[in-house]
Amino acid sequence: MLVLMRLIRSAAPVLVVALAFAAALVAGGVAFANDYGQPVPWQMGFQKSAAPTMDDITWFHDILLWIITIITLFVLALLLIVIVKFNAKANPTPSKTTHNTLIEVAWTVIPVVILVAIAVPSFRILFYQLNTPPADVTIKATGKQWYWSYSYPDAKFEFDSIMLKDNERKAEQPRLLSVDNEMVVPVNKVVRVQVIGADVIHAFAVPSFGVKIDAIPGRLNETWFKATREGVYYGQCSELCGKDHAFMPISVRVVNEQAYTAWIEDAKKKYARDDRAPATNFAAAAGARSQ
Ligand SMILES: [Cu+2]
Repeated sequence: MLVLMRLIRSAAPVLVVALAFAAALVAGGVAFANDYGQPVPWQMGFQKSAAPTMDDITWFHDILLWIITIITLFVLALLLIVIVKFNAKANPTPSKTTHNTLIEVAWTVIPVVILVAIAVPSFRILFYQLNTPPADVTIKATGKQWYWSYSYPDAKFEFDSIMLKDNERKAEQPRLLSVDNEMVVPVNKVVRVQVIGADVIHAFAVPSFGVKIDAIPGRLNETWFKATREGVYYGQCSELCGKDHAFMPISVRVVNEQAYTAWIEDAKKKYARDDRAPATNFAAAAGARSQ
């Protein structure tokens, strides 16, 4: 009993700090509750979902957290029982039991049942992510050192998307995430993203859409998302790709159908390819030379 009292007394300051920390997290969560598409100070957990895939991922993560917590607490309780009830002082003559068939079957079968129960939704979500439904819009994202290029093959244009420097940014544009030319997509439409690397391996990732796929030179990868909410959603290259890996953000603007059609018409003019233009990078120069 004395030991327990001493333990509680020594743990009190830790408890106070933990409570203050939890309060700060809750306050932070409330203050930034309306932010979508980007990380927020004091964020716990994932960025808010804006696509069905991410809804599934968030649900699966949350349910796994519950399962893990219950198992951990159960094992902790068993350990505490052993420490308290079966230490040398409390239990001087230990039992000689070595086997118990029922308990051995139980501790084999129950974990198997738990794992199978986890595997079922896990595979369902995996197949959902990997099967691209019939797409309304196709965009090809090319990872380059160190920026992304987006090509809209149906509208026949392509453009580069370069990170904005601090002196180029407007106040509301987040630092290290905003770009000069955003990828624009319509809301509630299936967007197929074909992803490739032009030089080294990059990775195309937008957390709010539950999308992350490698951009590999010589291999066309494919993923998809359906944004269910208008707004700007940010992601970053997620494969170490060189010195400016941290400075090639992905910025996706989700707009309504009319705004999207208008943007496509504008973009066709703005990004019209002029094959006579001087090459601006090595890849383009090499391409021009081989023609
Ligand atoms: Cu990269």
